[in-house]
Amino acid sequence: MWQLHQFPLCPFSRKVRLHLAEKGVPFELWRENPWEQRDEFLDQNPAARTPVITNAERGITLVDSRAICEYFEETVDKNPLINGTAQMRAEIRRLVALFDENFFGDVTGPLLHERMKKRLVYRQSPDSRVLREAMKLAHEHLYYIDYLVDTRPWRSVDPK
Ligand SMILES: N[C@@H](CCC(=O)N[C@@H](CS)C(=O)NCC(=O)O)C(=O)O
Repeated sequence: MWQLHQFPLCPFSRKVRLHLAEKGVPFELWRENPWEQRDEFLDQNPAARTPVITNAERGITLVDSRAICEYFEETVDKNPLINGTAQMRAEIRRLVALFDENFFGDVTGPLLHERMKKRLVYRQSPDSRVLREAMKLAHEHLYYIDYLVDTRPWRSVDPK
């Protein structure tokens, strides 16, 4: 059985949960607070970041959401998520990178830091300027997502 060591609010952990569900891979959830840097967690990932997925029976430990998703993409045939021509697959990877890097850096990262980590770990109040800036950038990203939804052909795929 796969065990996903993850933090519920971590967007990279969420991406892996969704990917495994789409692929039909059974897994158990293990909650990890990465900032606690537990020794057992550091043994799995010296960078102390969620998510990490392990399979004790097979002696496998995988680290990093993109590496984990691509592993299951390559080893489980059901519901290919990085599919189509090489050009289409490059575009899928670009969009994943956009969310993992730009959206996380501009929006999710600062919101998690200000609203959750500062309160739980540092016992500090959030900085309202950082929150305002993150929300402003969230709107800019949402405009771009609207543009993609309006202009890309996958919009016209009939969901039924
Ligand atoms: N590139 C990594 C990023 C993982 C990451 O940054 N995870 C955050 C939580 S969302 C983390 O564990 N940060 C360490 C900390 O908060 O101490 C991935 O895709 O898995």
